[in-house]
Amino acid sequence: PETFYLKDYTPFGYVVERVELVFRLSPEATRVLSKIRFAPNPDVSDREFFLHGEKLKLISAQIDGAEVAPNVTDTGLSCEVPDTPFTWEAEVEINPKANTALEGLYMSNGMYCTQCEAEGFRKITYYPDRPDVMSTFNVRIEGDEKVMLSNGNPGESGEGFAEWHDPWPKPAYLFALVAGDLLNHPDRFTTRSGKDVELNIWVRPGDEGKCAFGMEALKKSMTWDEEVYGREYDLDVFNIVAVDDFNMGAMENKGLNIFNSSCVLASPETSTDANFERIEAIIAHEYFHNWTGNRITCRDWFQLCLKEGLTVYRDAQFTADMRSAPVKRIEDVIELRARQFPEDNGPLAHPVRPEAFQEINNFYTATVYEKGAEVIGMLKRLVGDEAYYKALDLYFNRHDGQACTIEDWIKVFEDSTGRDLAQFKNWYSQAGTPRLSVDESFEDGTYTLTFRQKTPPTPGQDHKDPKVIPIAVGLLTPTGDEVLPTTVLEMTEAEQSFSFEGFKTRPIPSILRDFSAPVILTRDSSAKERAFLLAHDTDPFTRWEAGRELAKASRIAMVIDGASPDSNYLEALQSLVRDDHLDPAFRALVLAPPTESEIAQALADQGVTPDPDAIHDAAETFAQTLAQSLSDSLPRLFAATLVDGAYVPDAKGAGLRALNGRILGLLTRIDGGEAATKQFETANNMTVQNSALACLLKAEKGDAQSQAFFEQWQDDRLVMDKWFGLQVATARPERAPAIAQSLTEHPLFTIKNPNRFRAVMGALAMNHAGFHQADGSGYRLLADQLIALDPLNPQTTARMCSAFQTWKRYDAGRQDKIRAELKRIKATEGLSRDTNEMVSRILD
Ligand code: B3K
Ligand code: ZN
Repeated sequence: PETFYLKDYTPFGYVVERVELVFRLSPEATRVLSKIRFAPNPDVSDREFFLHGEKLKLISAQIDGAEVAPNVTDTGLSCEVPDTPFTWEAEVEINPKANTALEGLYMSNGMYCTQCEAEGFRKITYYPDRPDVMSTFNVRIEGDEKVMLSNGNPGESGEGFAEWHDPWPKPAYLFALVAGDLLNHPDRFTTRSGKDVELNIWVRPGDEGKCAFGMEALKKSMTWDEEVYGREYDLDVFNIVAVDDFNMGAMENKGLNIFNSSCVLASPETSTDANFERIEAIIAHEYFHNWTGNRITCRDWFQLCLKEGLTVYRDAQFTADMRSAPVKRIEDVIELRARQFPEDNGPLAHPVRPEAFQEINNFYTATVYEKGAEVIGMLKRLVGDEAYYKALDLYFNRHDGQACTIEDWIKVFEDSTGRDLAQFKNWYSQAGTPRLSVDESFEDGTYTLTFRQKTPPTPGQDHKDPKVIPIAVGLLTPTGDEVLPTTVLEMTEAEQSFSFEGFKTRPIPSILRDFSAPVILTRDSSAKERAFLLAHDTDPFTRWEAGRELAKASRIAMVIDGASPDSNYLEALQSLVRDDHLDPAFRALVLAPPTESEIAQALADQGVTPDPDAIHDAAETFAQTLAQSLSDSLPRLFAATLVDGAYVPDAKGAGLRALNGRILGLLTRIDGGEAATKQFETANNMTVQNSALACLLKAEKGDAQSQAFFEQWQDDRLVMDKWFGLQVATARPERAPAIAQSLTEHPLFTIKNPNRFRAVMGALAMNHAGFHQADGSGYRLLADQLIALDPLNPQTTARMCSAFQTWKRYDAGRQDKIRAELKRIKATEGLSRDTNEMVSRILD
């Protein structure tokens, strides 16, 4: 397969001045008529007229009205064209119903919908399908569907047709079309300059009761972007559509966002607090793309983090403002460590701005998104808030309507702050998680911190330069007073010291506050000091982190030396959990144990081969010991987490219910499932129903409740995804592969729906000890399923391959088994480019 390189970028030889499309809808034979005005691009001397096109049946092609016979291949067509502006017209036929890849125009439950990012528009018609080619679009949809939508503002419509005009030039990846039997949840929004905007959430009949929360989230996002970034909406309508079959979360098509129904539909009875928070964040994310992505887009797909890193950063700011900033920060760090760190430390490691790809869909990664957002957070911390917003204003003013690069982005900060950011760019070009170690000394009242940074080699990048690392630190006295409030140290060298003067006693450092850089910090410190920080640190992140470090150290000692759970840590947890003055959400986060995969990585980093079963046993022992040590207070603590009255999906209620779930997990270990059974029976919202069922399943006492849950919810697709996932997630390791296997044979399982597939297979991959069963049954099942899915849906298959990315951590026996499965996948005849690239990189 061909590899594409960042260094090979050249602009397209033609400018697109106007696009007119007509769709004649038919499930198996949709006709797409295109009329495109091209002009030679004066900046390009060597012009080649090549239009992308895949899986298209070309019916006819004309230039300026005269039939032409282009040279057509599997990937597109080329043609002789005039040296002057000309009009290209083509008619193609496509088959939406046969499109199981869910890219291009496809059907989901009888409804037409599209997904074009990154390169799906070429499956709709012949076009220069690259983000730096921008044009206005006029679209006419012909068909007998009740609702027919496209981008931009509505034009004429009538019996059997609807027209749409998008006045804002856009790349083809932002094109969208939806048609079907849909109902809308309408609302309106007035922008701060007084523009009246019609808002709609479009759903299948039956789902209209699940739109209100998403609509509120949309309006909050619109207000927030005006207030914080000064950005207003720019069309007369904003449409959101919920689709059941969707490869990812959602898509920011101009004026017509398309959402995986799991990321927009919400009701208290069917959605958990985590669902509500995620829905609010994704609605915001897609809306924010209107400026960071749509008005200013990417020159090429190597620049993906330009829109994704920035938009993730913006949606995180939004969530922090709407809910709790410390809770959001801790949740994001947990996520980053669970998803991005393993990527950055394994065979799939790539820079935030990759330099080569075979299939761009494989680069919508935690590194591009989440590390991309961390990089922006560091930039903001280095230049300060005021300079950050000033730079953003310059970015919007200077680049509106353009397709940009990371160089443009950095230049905006350089020009507006006068700083030289050359070294900072290493964050975009060099992969791998920096290891930061620190030593301290105290002499004559001067306290000195000496940091060392080192980034391990990653595939194709042996040498790493020092990065600019903003290290936020604070200093505390042994009685818990803050003697140095949070200060950002700017580390630029491989080794660097920072001194603080005028102390009578040796201060206690709180380092990497608010997780000010995406690094792995190692510091030898005593359990006593960590317990002190867990009790007294004034920064919520480092306070939580101290607990996490204690948890990890204790868990590792249990696995390596057969130690008992650390009593200092147990005591610290007991007093925290009983401290009613502390935010329940924070207490829930402190009670959340490190994941087993995280412990496996920590062991591997120390040169110890992780044993998934031993790690699992240690986790169980620890939880059991904690439950027993708290046994007297658990019923009282549990009662204090019960929320009376109607369910409200806000941060306060969610925090209390998160703590409820944690305490119930402990209580179920000692009360035989009594409290969980009662909670299941009386639940008036999905959050507590779900957590009760999870506790009972984990205790293997949930068969009746699982059956009742199934009967109650079998007609609700999204709740059934939970039912499928929970059984695998809570399974004892030795049973997990067999349970997952039997669920793939359940009548409601379908490999064609990505949500359902991920519910089962994603849960298996997340059940660490279950997936890594020594007999290889977990690996085999996943490989079987990936081989079955690949011909239908390469994107989802390829994405799920990352479950194998950590394989080199494990023992030779497991490695052999994983290697064999990866090779079996790779040897599959007709394997997609997507999956082939992933498997090859993982094997390398
Ligand atoms: N931009 C889309 C992701 C498209 C993924 C293509 N494989 C959603 C988002 O990041 O908002
Ligand atoms: Zn995005």
